[in-house]
Amino acid sequence: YDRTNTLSSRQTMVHLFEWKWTDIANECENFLQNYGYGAVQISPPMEHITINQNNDMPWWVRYQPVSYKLDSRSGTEAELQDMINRCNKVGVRVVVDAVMNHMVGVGERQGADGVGSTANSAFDGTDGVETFPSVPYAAPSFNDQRCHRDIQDSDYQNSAENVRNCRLVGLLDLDQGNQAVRTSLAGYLNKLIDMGVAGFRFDASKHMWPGDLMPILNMTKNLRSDIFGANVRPFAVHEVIDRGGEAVTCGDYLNIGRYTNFNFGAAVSNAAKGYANWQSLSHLGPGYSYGNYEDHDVLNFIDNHDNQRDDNPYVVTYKNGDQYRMAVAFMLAWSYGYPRVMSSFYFNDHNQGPPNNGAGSGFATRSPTFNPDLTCNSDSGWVCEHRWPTIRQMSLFRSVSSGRAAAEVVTQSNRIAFARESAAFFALNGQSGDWTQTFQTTLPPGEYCDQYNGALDNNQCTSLKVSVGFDGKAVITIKGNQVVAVSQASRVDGP
Ligand code: LM2
Ligand code: CA
Repeated sequence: YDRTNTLSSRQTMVHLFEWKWTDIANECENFLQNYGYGAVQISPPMEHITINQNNDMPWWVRYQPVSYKLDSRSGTEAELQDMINRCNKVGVRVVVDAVMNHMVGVGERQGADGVGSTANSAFDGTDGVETFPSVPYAAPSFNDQRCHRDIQDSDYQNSAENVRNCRLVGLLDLDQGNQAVRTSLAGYLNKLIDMGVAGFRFDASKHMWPGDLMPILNMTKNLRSDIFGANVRPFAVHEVIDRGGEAVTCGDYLNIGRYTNFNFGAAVSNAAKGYANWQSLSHLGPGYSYGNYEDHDVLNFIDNHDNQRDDNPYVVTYKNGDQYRMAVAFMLAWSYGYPRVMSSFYFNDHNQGPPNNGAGSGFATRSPTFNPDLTCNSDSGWVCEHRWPTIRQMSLFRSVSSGRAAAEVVTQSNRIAFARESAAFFALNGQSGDWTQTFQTTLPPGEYCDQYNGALDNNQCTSLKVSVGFDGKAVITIKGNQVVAVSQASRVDGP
């Protein structure tokens, strides 16, 4: 389940958090396919609750399932199918955020206090009632027998049982050991597989037993052979937040797909913020600090939709500007794991919903609009980190580096440079003064455009040009707190 199922020339996943299906379809065709993006992680597509909270609808309603009907704030089933078709047609795969741990918060009930559901399915999450007829689930589908309370802070250190069987922030906890529940969940996944998705990001896997997830995954079909070829299993990445010191570990999930490696983003963010030395990241990979397993085990990212909302994020986010740019660039250059780029909307309050047209429209999500330089117009409310010039160029860099080991690693205090064998070269200078040196780039002789502050455009460099000699060497100056990145994708007179 760890194979990414992306095209080999497309290596980066982007999380288009809270985007509408119609907008994602356009994005695959107009942008993602041209910038090396291999897959898009979408927000949960199943039916969810609707609420009005302070004249807004928070983003997190997407994590309170009501049924597996494919009607959500992002659009209808027909729109979802059209998006999957159009993205696959241009070689961009769809990864679905699957919420299998729970249903709505205890006490939520259709019709009570302005609470509704996106496909108008009835449901009653009253404690002990717990009915979701559109699935159907009823009280025995849930874990109340094993644990009838919320997970407490101390459980995280002491009790894997409680972390997996009790309620996560009051959300009604499904019993994935129950055969009927397994059948419903696998049915949901299989429906999406039939529609043409490439795999799943499993929400809250930390709160489900690996011994239950494995049989559910084994109940899934092979992916569509007309899109993926014969006998291809779905991609799976399990959301397991494990930064050490807890009863549940990411190591528990190694045989059932990848896990979300929160330790990677923490390490790179620390360097970007100046709390750690960039030099130390030359060992970032299997065995580097706690929780970094093999290349094929990890999905790496700098920030995600949860930790970017922390009061004091331990990772850098779009709000950190240049530090963020540097962190994401390093992730995409470095040869470890399957990288995922976060794409956000601007927010001040952590509950704030995506850009929308207000209560009168049922808080209908607005579409992004674009500037001539291809970035998103900030007036539309969307950050679109994946369209930032540096990040989109580094996604191209990643694509041509696929399968190439890091080589010719050079480090100095707070500086790191490396090649991706014959494909690319990256140098990061975390000091304030210039760094001038002759580097072995491993690239074929020629001229290459910097992709960090510029690009190859009309066969010319918009910023720095690097000349590589017949010996693969180049003299390069990297200014203080800057990066130079070149690759086969930025070669002047390239193929
Ligand atoms: C996740 N991964 O394991 C998601 O990445 C994360 O975004 C989800 O939490 C969480 N697990 C459950 O799917 C979010 C959000 C919570 C929110 C839940 C459910 O961070 O704040 O909880 O979704 O919508 C909300 C309220 C909370 C309330 C709960 C139940 O914020 O105060 O708890 O609903 O009614 C009483
Ligand atoms: Ca659970």
